[in-house]
Amino acid sequence: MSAPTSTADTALEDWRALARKEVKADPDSLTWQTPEGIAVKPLYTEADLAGVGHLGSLPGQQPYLRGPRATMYAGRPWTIRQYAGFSTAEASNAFYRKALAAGQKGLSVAFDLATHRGYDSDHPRVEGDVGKAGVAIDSVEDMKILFDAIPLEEMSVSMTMNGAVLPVLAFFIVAGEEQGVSRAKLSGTIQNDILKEFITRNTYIYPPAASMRIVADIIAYTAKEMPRFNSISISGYHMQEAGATLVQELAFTLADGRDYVRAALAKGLDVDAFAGRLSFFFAIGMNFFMEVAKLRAARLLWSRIMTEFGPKDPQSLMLRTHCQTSGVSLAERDPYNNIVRTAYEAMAAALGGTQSLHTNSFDEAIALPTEFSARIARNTQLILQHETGVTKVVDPLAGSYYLESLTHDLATQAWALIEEVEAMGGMTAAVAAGLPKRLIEEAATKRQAAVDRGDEVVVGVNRYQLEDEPAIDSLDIDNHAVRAAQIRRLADVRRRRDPQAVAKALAVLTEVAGSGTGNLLEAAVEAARHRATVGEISDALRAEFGDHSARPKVVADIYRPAFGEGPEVEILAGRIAAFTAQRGAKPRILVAKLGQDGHDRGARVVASAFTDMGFEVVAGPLFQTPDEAVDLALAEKVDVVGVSSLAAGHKTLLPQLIEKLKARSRADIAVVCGGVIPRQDYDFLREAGVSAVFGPGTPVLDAARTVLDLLEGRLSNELR
Ligand code: MLC
Ligand code: 5AD
Repeated sequence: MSAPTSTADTALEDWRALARKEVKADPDSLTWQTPEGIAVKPLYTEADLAGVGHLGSLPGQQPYLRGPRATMYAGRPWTIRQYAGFSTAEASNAFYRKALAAGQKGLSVAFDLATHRGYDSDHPRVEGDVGKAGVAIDSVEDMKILFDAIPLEEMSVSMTMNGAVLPVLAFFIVAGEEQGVSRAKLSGTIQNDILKEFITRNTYIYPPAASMRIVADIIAYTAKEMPRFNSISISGYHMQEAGATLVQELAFTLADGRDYVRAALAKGLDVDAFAGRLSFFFAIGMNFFMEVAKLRAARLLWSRIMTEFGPKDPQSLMLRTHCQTSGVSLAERDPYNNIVRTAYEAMAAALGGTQSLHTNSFDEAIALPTEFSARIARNTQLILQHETGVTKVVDPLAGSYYLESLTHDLATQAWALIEEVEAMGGMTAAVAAGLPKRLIEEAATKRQAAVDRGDEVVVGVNRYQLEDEPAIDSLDIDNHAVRAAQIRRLADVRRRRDPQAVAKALAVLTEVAGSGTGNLLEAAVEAARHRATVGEISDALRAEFGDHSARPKVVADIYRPAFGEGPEVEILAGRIAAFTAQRGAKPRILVAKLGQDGHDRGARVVASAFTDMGFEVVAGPLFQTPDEAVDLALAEKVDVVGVSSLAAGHKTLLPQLIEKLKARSRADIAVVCGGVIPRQDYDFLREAGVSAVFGPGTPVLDAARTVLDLLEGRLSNELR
């Protein structure tokens, strides 16, 4: 090592000596390798700022690292915008009004999965989904009820919609019109981010090229007609939820943004006509300082990307973002811990300078929020804004050696990944090549192994567990009732409208889709005015664009190497090998996703880990009906069907699956399920014939062991 050259260096050497004495090891052994591959040292000093180029910047000025506004929360706090929606439009409207009276500032609509995927509530494919994970919206009539007595010229409304984005945005525009608010006055955001749907969230409908046209048409329409409306919410949230590292989340999100800009420019738009209304959306997980750094790095890199397009309006360089605290960081076990987790995450979002925030409810891993859990989640933000003083100073962590150094490291690593994507021809090409999906699945599987091993501590889950846990109250939606109500209203809408006008508007829509000229949103608005439904509008586009379908590949050799050697793995793998030898074939499992539930992190990780342990895994496609899953199970001759359910369809879809197996005399095929399943439902599922239920947080090895136990029981019966 070279000789110390300054007093600072000498002092640092002294610190190293002290540190060595304290820990009886080299202080470098305290360095933490984050999942991003960033080395976090135990001490940061001024010396760490040497290579950091961004230090002198100010908020409200390029490159906006310290915030898009000069005064940030000192001038106006972030928007408390809780994502919510369930059951019918009436029920959700009542929920919104109460939330607004209790201090919420902006609205954010969660739609049910039937709506997301462009099906009317009476469609046979969506029997288990109507009103479950969000509110059911079939037509303008539902949208009007959703915003009844909520003045749309004052309230900004975010709508999380990507697949059926055209009918839903069209319904919103027409609901505004009929409330007396012209579209020019509507404020809010439409998610409209299809690339990340292909990567992780999976509520796509049409193939990629057609989907990108839809995005661009919406940007073009809103740029011209809706100056207060954010045309897109470019989202990394779902990538982190799916297991992405923060570098992946950052890089892929900004790279998505770059592709959207290109798609809009290709429509002939001027960059300044739309860039100021692009918005972003990130997740905030438990890696506190890294999350603060991520938001700062995001603003830095976006201004760099946008500079390439030569905008004249500084607004075009600004990254404005919504954030949501992390769902995957929350646990079903000891659920009140989730309140604490969410509060820390919310603080990180605030210190990172978000414009708008959703804080999750503590019952997240079990069901949709109840009024009680939603109140605590909202109050978490109100307390932060009113009691902690965090809003008084702009970017208060600026100048911290650690944070500035992290901001720089994250930006550098994310930029390298952005360049890698660029070298592939941009994000649309990278998505088609499967790069982001594969990298994210690998990261997710590694993280699962770390949690299963206990290397990554989750309090109450893999350490400090409670012996007995009382079940907490959770929201249960009677989707048979919601569906019946929606079907009645649909019939009513169809009876009152002018069928010829509807047919004509839908034909125009199909034509605009086919010809490649004209604006799809404009045509959808016309159809919406005539009371065409979400399913009809989506079908009019399907007629031209077709449906997108994807059959997932399983990533192998990630879980087991990440888990490492150990008796737990060896014993289980040995048992599976013995089973295989005795029967002459590997145990075969179909990992199935039923209904419109596209959340597949769990299914993907299970498929990958089970493969590594010695199972033959058939990864079922998304969106199967119980009938289709049974067909696949029989064709693939599986021993067991494992259903992953995250969108509350389990009480409808699992009993159907089991009945269909029985009907085909294959009750010998065991059915197990896992995912977001409240304990209150375990008995119901067992009575319906489910052999084992794996609640949230079940270590994958435990699940594998149970499945094997089941099969061994069957195998020895057969041999007797
Ligand atoms: C802000 N303003 C200020 C100011 N700060 N004015 C003066 N001084 C200050 N310090 C102004 C802004 O310019 C703006 O006006 C207005 O106040 C509102 O501020 P904002 O910062 O734009 O906030 P907001 O309206 O809340 O918009 C935030 C956003 C937007 C840009 C990020 O896109 C948004 O709300 N996104 C939410 C997305 C969301 O909720 N998604 C949920 C996903 S859930 P003006 O006139 O300039 O507009 C999900 C889960 C799932 O996806 O998978 O299902
Ligand atoms: N209401 C409230 N929050 C919801 N989330 C999803 N659907 C709803 C809903 N209907 C939240 C959860 C989930 C994330 C994707 O969004 O926190 O993890």
